[in-house]
Amino acid sequence: MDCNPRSLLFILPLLLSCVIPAFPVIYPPNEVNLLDSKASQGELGWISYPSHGWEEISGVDEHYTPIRTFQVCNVMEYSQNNWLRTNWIPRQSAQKIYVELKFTLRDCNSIPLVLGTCKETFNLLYQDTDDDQGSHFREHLFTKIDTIAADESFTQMDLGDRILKLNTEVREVGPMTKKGFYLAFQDVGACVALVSVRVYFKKCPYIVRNLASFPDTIPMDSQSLVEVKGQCVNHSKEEEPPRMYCSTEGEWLVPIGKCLCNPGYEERSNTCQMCRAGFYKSTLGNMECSKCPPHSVSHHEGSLHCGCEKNYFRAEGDPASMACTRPPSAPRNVISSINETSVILDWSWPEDAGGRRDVTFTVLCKRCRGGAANGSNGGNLRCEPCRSNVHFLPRATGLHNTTVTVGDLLAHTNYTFEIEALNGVSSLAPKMRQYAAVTITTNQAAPSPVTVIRKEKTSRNSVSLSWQQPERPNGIILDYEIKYYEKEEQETSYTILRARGCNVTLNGLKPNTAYLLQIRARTAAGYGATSPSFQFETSPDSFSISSENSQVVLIAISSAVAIILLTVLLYVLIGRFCCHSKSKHPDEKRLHFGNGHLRLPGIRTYVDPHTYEDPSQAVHEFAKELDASCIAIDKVVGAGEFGEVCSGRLKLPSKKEICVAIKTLKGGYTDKQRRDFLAEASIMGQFDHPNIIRLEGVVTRSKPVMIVTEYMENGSLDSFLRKHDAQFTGIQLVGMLRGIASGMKYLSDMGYVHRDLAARNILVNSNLVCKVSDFGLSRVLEDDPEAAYTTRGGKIPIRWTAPEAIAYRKFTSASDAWSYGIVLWEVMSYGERPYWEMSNQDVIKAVDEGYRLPPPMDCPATLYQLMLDCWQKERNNRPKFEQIVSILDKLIRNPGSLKITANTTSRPANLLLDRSSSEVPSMGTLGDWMDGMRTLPCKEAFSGVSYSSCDTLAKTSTEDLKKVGVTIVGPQKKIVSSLKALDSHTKNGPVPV
Ligand code: ACK
Repeated sequence: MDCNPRSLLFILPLLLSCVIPAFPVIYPPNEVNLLDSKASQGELGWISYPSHGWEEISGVDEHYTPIRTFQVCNVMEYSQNNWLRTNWIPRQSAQKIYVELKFTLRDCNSIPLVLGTCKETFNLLYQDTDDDQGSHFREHLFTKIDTIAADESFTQMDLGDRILKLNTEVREVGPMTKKGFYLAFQDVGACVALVSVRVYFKKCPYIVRNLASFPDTIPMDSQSLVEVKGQCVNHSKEEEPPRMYCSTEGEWLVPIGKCLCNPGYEERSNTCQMCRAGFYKSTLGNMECSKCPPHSVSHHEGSLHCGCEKNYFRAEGDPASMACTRPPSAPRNVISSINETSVILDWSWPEDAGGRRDVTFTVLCKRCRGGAANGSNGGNLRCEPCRSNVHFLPRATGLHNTTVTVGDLLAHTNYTFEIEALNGVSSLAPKMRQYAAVTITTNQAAPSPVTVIRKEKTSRNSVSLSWQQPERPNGIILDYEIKYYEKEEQETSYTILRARGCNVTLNGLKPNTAYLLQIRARTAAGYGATSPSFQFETSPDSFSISSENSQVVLIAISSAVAIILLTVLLYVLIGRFCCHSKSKHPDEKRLHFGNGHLRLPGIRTYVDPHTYEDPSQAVHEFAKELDASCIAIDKVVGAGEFGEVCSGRLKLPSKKEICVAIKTLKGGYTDKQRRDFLAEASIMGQFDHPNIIRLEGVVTRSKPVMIVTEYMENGSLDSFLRKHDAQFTGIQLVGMLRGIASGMKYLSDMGYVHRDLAARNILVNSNLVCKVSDFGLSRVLEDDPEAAYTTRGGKIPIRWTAPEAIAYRKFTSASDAWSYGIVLWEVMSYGERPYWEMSNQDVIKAVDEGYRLPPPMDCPATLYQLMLDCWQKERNNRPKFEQIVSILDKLIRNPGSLKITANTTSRPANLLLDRSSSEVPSMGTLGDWMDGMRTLPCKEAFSGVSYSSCDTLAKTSTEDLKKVGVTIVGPQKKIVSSLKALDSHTKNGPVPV
């Protein structure tokens, strides 16, 4: 055994490679070394006192890198006091320093014969000085830091096994106040090898946090934190001043505030970098740069926004993130519906809104002269802006809806309306703006109502009245219609007179009776609105006029006698004259109203051509004879009862060529057939209204005999609607219905009863204007394939005809109103056949029992109500056409009201409704529903099917319905959908049958 303790340590350098890392050690970034013994390549040059105490030993590690160690092992001798002092270590700015010691220590127990003298600790001390004192060493100037003991000491056996038990101890020293210091290691009799000494202090290292840089910061010695202000990195700005705290442990704590990258820059690895080409960033912030929105580009780095591609724009206020947009394309499908001097314009949304949602419409009105109008775009029109009093409803600019009503236009004037769709960028691209134009010609405006009526004279049986001409006559007033009735009788019986001037005397009145009177003026455009009711009373029996002045009474009586005598004389004379003349002038005819009252002589009321003995006289009175050479027939478009219907062109001298429809009378006709054929022209020729088919003339002097009318591009309404199922807006449908009602109002004002009003007898032009056609008397019905013989003889289109007209041929304007209700139903159901395939007999029976057609799918409630009103059994309760026009006008002015639909989902859409019950029958039970089935063609069919719950019914398919005899497709579909609706209505449980 080797008893020299010093030799126990010799082995140490050989083992160092085991304990000292082979590669340079990387210290934590927040530790700054002031001394590292391992880093020293040469002698450390520390002072050892006394000189035989601590001994510097050189060794190499496994890389042959030299390292320096100190060791002492004077364990055999008493009173050891061996000092080892480092060189002077400048403190730099450290306040608190750390000393890390790595050492090995021999276990005293493992050394024989050293008991009592051997120690297992050594002391660590320091001296704070401002300068290097060289080799001058004084023990008492050192302050002890700590006694260092080994956690693990090694024994002889460890050495044999080459196990080295290296201890690491770290001690803090501070606050240091002088410029530098020495460290010293005092050995008092231990066997220790100091393998390495590292002296360091801690700092908070440079860092970039929240885009702010924080410099290296030396912590305070005390517990307090150092507050450090950050500096925003390049291309960024402070959002809130950035700050952090440096802890004594050299850690950054509590970041506050931050910096944000400038516009055009984005955050990338703690820096603000320019946006790449094709990207942009318009705001301050740490979001990424965004890709250029559609139709925009950025060619350079660091773009704040992307520029628009050619022909694309950005409106003021458009965010940079929004795509560049362009003006919208022109509105489409402009439809004009002319009513006297106003026009409803309706159009479709532009195909391309330019990529924006802020599309509005502007309507520009121009008054045009020259060229053609009425739907065509006219040739050489010279246009000027419309007068400022033309008014637009709701307005001319900034329209959000696709319809506008233009009123107060001049009568018989050409106007062009330019409808432009605008959006937020239209003003930036004036050259790209597009508009749709429509040119129209207004009709004559009806006169405004008479507002001032005066009573001039009153007697027992008569009254003289005068009035002021309407404020706006809108043409030459042809005459006034004076309607009066006893106040108590409430219009159930009334009398109508016509007067050319502004006064009238009403005779034959009851004494001491109150009367109500209304006046309306008539021009070529038709009647104006009626005046408000004016009340007057006749004198009592005992009363005579102007009792104060008997002279006046006398004059009055003698004048009256004279007038009576004169009247009698005239009457006799006229009576004689009339007896001699079989043909009567229309103005001289007396016409019956529907309610049996006499229509007194008037101007241009409808005249029945059959009252003419010679029908050709009637036709030439009302229709222009055309020269056949002016007519070119293009093609056959249909077949009428008397011959083919063709389309062609009419070119009259010094007039523009126009498209016409030509009805021909086929060869081999009888006299009666010719008469009946031309009767239609005689009737049509009396009418002049935008919603009545216009007669251009007749050809009677050569063959074939022809009736030439205006050409209606879209043909008859029923087939037109079927062709365009569900393609129109509510307002367009109401516009068509309004036209038909307006035409019918004109006919009823003329005293003409149509008798065969049905969608198939309405024609539609290219502007969607509907015109009533197919005029005649008994012939009309002969001609109509829908007409059926009734029990009383005569053919009647049962489904369209009012019950009283079917039952006892009571055809009136009120029965026309019934038919109008059916047309309304046909329009709203896009040409569906009324009552589907029910037989005529079933229809008559069902209607008689009070059942009515149900609302068509999606039918606005107001329109369905109007239908029901037209189908009132009591004909006097049906609306007059004037009222129908006004109801539809209101709907057009307030299109929102069309959105409320008559609810069809809560009941079967194919069933007739019982008018005597509530408006909308409830569908509470399956039994109710089955009751409702009774007027269907399949009414008995269901009795053969067993059904126990809604569930089974809801699963009914069209195939099932076919099996039970419902073979018609319309009802099939509707029954199936109704059963489904019923199912959802009652799906909370089985329904009693
Ligand atoms: O539905 P449509 O094409 O329109 O078929 C019928 C056919 O003739 C037999 O009446 C068409 N028709 C009748 N009058 C005119 C007209 N004035 N303009 C265009 N088509 C017409 C109708």
